[in-house]
Amino acid sequence: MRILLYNPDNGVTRNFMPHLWMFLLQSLTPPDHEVVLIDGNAQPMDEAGIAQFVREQNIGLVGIGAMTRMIAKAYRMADAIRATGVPVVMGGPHVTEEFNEALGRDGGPRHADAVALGEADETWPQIVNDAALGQLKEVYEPVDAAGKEHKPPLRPYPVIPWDTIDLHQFNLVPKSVFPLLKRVGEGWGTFRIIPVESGRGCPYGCEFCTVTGFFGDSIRFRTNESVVNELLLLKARARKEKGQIAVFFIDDNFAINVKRTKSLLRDIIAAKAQVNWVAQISANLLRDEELVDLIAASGGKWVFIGMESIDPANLKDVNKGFNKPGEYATVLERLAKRNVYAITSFIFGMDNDTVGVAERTLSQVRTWPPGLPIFGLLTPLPSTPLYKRLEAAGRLTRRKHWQEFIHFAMAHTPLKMSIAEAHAEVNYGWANAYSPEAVARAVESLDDQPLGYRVNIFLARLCFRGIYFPMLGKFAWLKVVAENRRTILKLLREALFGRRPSRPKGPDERPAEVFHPDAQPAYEVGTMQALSDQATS
Ligand code: B12
Ligand code: SF4
Repeated sequence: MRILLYNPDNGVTRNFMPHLWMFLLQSLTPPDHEVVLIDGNAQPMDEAGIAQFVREQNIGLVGIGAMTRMIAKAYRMADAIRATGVPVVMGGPHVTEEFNEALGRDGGPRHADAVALGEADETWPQIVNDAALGQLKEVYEPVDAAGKEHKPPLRPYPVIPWDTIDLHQFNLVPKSVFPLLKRVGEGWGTFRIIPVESGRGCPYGCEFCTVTGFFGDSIRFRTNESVVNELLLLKARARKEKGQIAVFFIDDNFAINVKRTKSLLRDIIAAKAQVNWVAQISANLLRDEELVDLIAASGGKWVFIGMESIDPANLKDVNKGFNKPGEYATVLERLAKRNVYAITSFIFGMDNDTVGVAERTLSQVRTWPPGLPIFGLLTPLPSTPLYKRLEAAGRLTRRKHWQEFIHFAMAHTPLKMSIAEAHAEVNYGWANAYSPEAVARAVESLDDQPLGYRVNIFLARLCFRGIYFPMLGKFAWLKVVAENRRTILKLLREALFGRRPSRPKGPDERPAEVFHPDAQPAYEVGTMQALSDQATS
């Protein structure tokens, strides 16, 4: 049987990285079936397109996975596929919580023939076998013989054949600029960010988060050896292709067990398996100097930190009181000292937020070492404690907000400002941190560095913006290109005609040492430089 695994885009924004679940389930598929992957972020498709694909490619089963914000598109695509007579099984965090919706048991239309609840590592082979026999059940649940929920131990962990998998659709370098970027540094004909997990689960239970409910508070880790071997495979592929690869350790809290993380990082270093990597680690776990030393030595370049708010009252409200805003600066400086920088994530629209929260947050961000700040709105995802609290208090304004995905739109009213004011705050945050001027200055601050480093920071900034802002359609991309045309032309000129001898800079012209929205200092870019340095080493 030919199986299609499909992850939709949300029709508005774009993820820069393929989704791990597809590769994982592909590796766990019984050997007598063939699996085709389509990630809508890389290959946008509409309903007619997917129906045609399924017919022409003789697909016998389609698996669709989606986050809540992609679910409306996922359902539309599922409907189109089912209309061709091909069965659809859906899985992932949203349908796990809302399986009655997917199966049409809540009075709405049915979108899926079957749903896989929770982690599907062990149920997927069964689903495939049942589908091949035409005997799909409606619900697959990972339970043991006694009917008790069973979490995959991740030992053993399947080998994902990164050396042979077709990764064509996941190259972040647009075809049109291949020839140009091949001339840069060691070659940037390909650049891929690959998701790797080293463990699952987080016990912290932040109120807005799906993870503790979905993966459970029992933390499970792969063996160090299995993670190291996966990195070695990826590294070999990048070397063979003369391209670049970076890894995103998608664990929710990569250092949740500091002792284990240190041991993994030591093994990575010992095996020379370093690639440039990004991981999510909560600020409280970054107090450990030795851990931060090992992060830097093992290839860590960026750490994603869910700071959420600079207001302790907000943090307490969402059960994230373990975040201490007073120590954010120290943590970031500890990282920056080792050339590791942070993607600092903030949520606006919390109950203690008032108008001006974005500027108050930015004014702190400006005093910190540089990084990539990101901004979102507090969103009640299905079945989270936040959803339940707001529902019980009658505060939800759009109970099933996912059925009509609206980009950057709240589904409840915060206590101390209006929804419109919260929207304005999030826009202010992005506009100030990612304006074409801010991007240009980030690139300019690298004037002393080779072109590759500047291309690198430029692309990182655009990709980042693209995860959260509309950049899927050609028009949206053209708009971004037009806005950043001066920077693009400057980079192109240098790629084609070489570098103009630069006159020595006066002290006033040097990039600022302190981050503010309109000035990106050189040492931020040093990180990106290191990112490109090590990718194929
Ligand atoms: C990596 C990641 C991202 C990446 C992008 C996704 C990617 N390309 O991988 C980035 C950083 C860009 C990102 C962004 C966001 N993310 Co995110 N992300 C994750 C993260 C940390 C890991 C995902 C992962 O690979 N997990 C490991 C795999 C193995 O697990 P899995 O995907 O759940 O798959 C298993 C099962 O669900 C099931 N399954 C999944 N799909 C399917 C399909 C079929 C057919 C079957 C049978 C089974 C099945 O089988 C798999 C194996 O067991 C998760 C948290 C987590 N630990 O999962 C959050 C998570 C998915 N993200 C989440 C959110 C909310 C977001 C943002 C909206 C955050 C924000 N406020 O800005 C943005 C949205 C971006 C966008 N443009 O849409 C939520 C989603 C909750 C929900 N109900 O939708 C999660 C769960 C985290 C959370 N805090 O709750 N994210
Ligand atoms: S620390 Fe991160 S992964 Fe863990 S519950 Fe909180 S937000 Fe979720």
